[in-house]
This record gives sequence, structure tokens and C-alpha cells, in this order.
Amino acid sequence: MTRLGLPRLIILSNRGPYTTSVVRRRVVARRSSGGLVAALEPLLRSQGGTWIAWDDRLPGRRRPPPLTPDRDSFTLRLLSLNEPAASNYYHGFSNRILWPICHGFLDKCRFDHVFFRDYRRCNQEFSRAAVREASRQDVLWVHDYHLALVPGQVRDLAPYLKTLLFWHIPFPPAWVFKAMPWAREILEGMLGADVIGFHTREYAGHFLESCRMLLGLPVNEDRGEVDLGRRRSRIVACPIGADVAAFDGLARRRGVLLKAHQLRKSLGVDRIILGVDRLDYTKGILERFLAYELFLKKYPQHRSRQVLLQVAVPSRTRVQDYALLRRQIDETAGRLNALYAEGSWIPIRYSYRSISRESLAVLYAAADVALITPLRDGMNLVAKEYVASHTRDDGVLIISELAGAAEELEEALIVNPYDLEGVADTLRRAMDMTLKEKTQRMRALRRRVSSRDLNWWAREFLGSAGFAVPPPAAGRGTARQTGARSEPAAWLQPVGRFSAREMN
Ligand code: GDG
Repeated sequence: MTRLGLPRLIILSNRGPYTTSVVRRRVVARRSSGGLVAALEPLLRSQGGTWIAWDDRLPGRRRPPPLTPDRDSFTLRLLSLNEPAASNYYHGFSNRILWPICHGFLDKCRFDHVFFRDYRRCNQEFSRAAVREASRQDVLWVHDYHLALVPGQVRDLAPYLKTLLFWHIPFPPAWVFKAMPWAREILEGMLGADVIGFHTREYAGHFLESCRMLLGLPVNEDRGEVDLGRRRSRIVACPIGADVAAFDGLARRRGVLLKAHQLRKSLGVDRIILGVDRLDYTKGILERFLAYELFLKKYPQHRSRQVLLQVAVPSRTRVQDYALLRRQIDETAGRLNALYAEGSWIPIRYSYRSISRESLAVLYAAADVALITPLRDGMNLVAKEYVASHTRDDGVLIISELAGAAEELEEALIVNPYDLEGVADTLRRAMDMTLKEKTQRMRALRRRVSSRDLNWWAREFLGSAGFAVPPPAAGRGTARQTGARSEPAAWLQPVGRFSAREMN
């Protein structure tokens, strides 16, 4: 494929790159956490372009103004979507249909036609905004399951535009996807893209299988192509990487190391086992607690010697399943602590909140074992960030075979998250592992994670669409520079300097 330079990018995602809030009458803006923003914000800042996202801030007097970065970098367009359509699009179709079905949780789906109607409408708003914004040479890069219909809608409105789609969550086998009454419309919408990216070969294979079985289209599995008659869609597997430079940099900071040391001392145990997840049923937090309980039961000699630190970040609190899960997790942690605590030792320390990136780095650095046991996960960046943070090749990573990351991270201890006994035994293995084995495994993991970081992913995916991304220029937009910054950037502070442009 010809390698072109990178044209102007137009990025579309449900959430934008910054979150704003009003704190003591001042607008406080931060770069949103999460891998997507960490990869694309520096790229857009160095290349120029536009980011289109939903303006999901609460309406009202205290609503902070929308923000864009410096005039000379890129434009942020925030899209206002009307209620209740916005809610049906986001809480409804995205999070009560596409999210559970793609993770294989059919029983959690609520197939409501109104959800789909409003999902289509809201996607149409995004598509119109993109077409208004784009000139012929621009490339649209659409992100994730919230915007599955956008590539097809854009193709109807402006067939000359090149459109790329990256799907950040798993793609299920055809027989699962088929259960959704709108499976064909979603596939057709996605196929509007010239290139569709997934994290793993497995997901890409499932997508090709769905195109063949549900749409009857000729697919070429070896070349990763769907034949659409007058054109082809290219399907690629391109695993997202972590912001390695940022986490490696944080892990070497004196302040972070000192806090990690203090944390270990204050907990008074030999070992820290860590879990960090959005509070989501796909992340397997409840099952992890139960496996940990089994570990305490089976190996009583290990009691009092370690603690499980679990950070659960609030997520989708308006969806009933999430509220229920939160209660179950609270109760299970309480029950375990009541049953097994001895003296000052508490088996589980559990917090339900979001923490700063620096605090996250402290936890990564302090943890002897990362216990990452999702029941299904597109990739799981926490696993890669944990590895990136262990600059001295120590620490043990336990990862679920149902997370996309397990395909790459071969030297981790791989578990089946449903097999509680297997997880308990693997925990014991991690506790008893020799330093030599830990070092060998972690060294190999660090090599993998560093060679395929976030910038690699962006370059690789855009490369598969025929675009050559220039290497990050020294002094501007490099991962090290932008990623290592844990506080809001200087340009995020004074409100007056923002060139705000809002869109309806
Ligand atoms: C979706 C897919 C795929 C977490 N807690 C805090 C915090 N984080 C950051 C982590 C990490 C990110 O959020 C979480 O990423 P994950 O990959 O683990 O999970 P999802 O949010 O479900 O992401 C997933 C991903 O998209 C990318 O394609 O890997 O499979 O489900 O970067 O560091 N950041 C801060 N405070 C927290 O409390 N600051």
C-alpha cells in the first residue's frame, strides 16, 4: 500500500479529550484519563485537525464553557444532543445493548427499538458534523461502539471521504451478535469505513464471520477484506498500547517511589495485590473477590501476609445493573473483611472512586501482584500500565485469558476468571515465585509493552490505511513530553485564552 503523509485528521468519539468542572467558581479543565485521549491528543496537537465529541456536560448556569486548546493546534467541537435521545443513544443502545452483547452478556441486553431509533439519530448528528467539518483531503477517524453507524452515514452524505473506524471493545462470534435485532444495520454501518481496526485477530475474525454469515458478503480471511462490490473494507488487528513513556517516567519519580514505600509500610503486609477497574460487570471484580476468598481458605498460612487493594472507578451509575453490582461488591468486601480480618490486618481494601494518574502510578509501583481478571475485555490497558511501571523488572502480572491483552502478554500468569480455584492457585504461585522467575517474566513483558506502545498503535493503524505518521517531533507532542505530565497542562488553566466553538 502506498504510504502517504498524514492528512488533516478529524476524530470522532463519544467523549472528548477534556473534562471540565467548576470548582470554587473557577473552571478546572483536565485531560480525560484513558488510553484513547493519551494517544490521540498529542497526535492532533502536532498534526492539527478537529476532534468532534458529545457535549455531555450537565446543562445549567454552572455549566463551564467548552474548551479547545491553543488556536494553532486543533479544534474541539462539542456536539449538543437533545434529551431524551441522547440518553437513549448513550445509556440505552450503547451501554445496554452494544456493550453487553459485544462482551458476550446477552442476558444484560435490553433490546428496545426506541434505543436504536435514537442511536441512529444521534449518530446522524455526528455524521453531519463530520461532513460539515471535513474537506475532501481530510481523513475521518471514528472511535468505538457508540458511533458504529457513522461510517455508513458519512459514506451516504460524502462518499469521497476516507473513513477509518477503530473498535475498542471485543467483537463477539456471529451467533452472539446475531441475537441483536439490528445486527445487520450495525454491520452495514461499520462497513462504511475503508479500514476497520480491532485489538486482536480473534475479534477481527469474528467480524469477518459476521459479515459473511449475516450479510452474505464475500470475505477474504487471509487478506482481511470484505468485498462490497465496488469497493472493499479492510479489516485489521492492531492492539492498542499503553502510554509507556508516561508510566515509566512516573514510576521513576522520587515522589512516587516515596509514596509507594509509605503505602507499603502503612499497610503492614509483605505483599500487595492490586486491582484497578471501572466498576463494570465485565471486569470480574466480584469473581476476583471470591477467588481471593478461596485463596485465603485454601492457604491459611498466607493470611495476614498480603492485602488486596481494589480501586473501583464509578461508571455508568445510571444503569441499573451497575448500581446492583456495586451493592454486591460492597457486600462481598464487607463479608470477607468481617470473616477473615485478624487484629489490625484487613484482607481487602476497597475504594469506590476515581484517583489521579499519579496516585495510580503509586499503586502500580507499590503492588507486588496485579490481579487483572476481566470476564471479557477488549484489551485492558491497566495490565500494560502495570508492566510499564515496573522499571526494576519486579512484580507479577496475573491476567485473564479473556482480556485482549493476554494474546500479547505471554509471560504473564494467565488465568480463566471463572475458574475461582485456578485463580486462587495462581495467586499462591505468584506469592511463592522466585525473584529470578519474576525478573525473567517481567523483563520480557516490558520489552513487549515498550515496543508496542500507544504511539506505535496510532502509527500502525494509520499505516494500515496507507498513511505514514511522522515520528513525534522532539519538543512537541511526544509521548514522553505530553504523557509524563500528570497535572493539567499550562494551556488548560486560564479560561480567557480558549477559543471556544460549540456546535448544535
Ligand atoms: C476500553 C475497553 C480497552 C482507570 N482508573 C483510573 C484511571 N484509569 C485509566 C487507566 C487506563 C484506563 O483508565 C482504563 O483502560 P482499560 O483498557 O483498562 O479499560 P476501559 O476503560 O474499559 O477501556 C478496553 C480500552 O478501551 C482502550 O482501547 O483496552 O478493553 O473496555 O488507561 O490508567 N485513570 C485515572 N484515575 C483512575 O482512577 N486517572
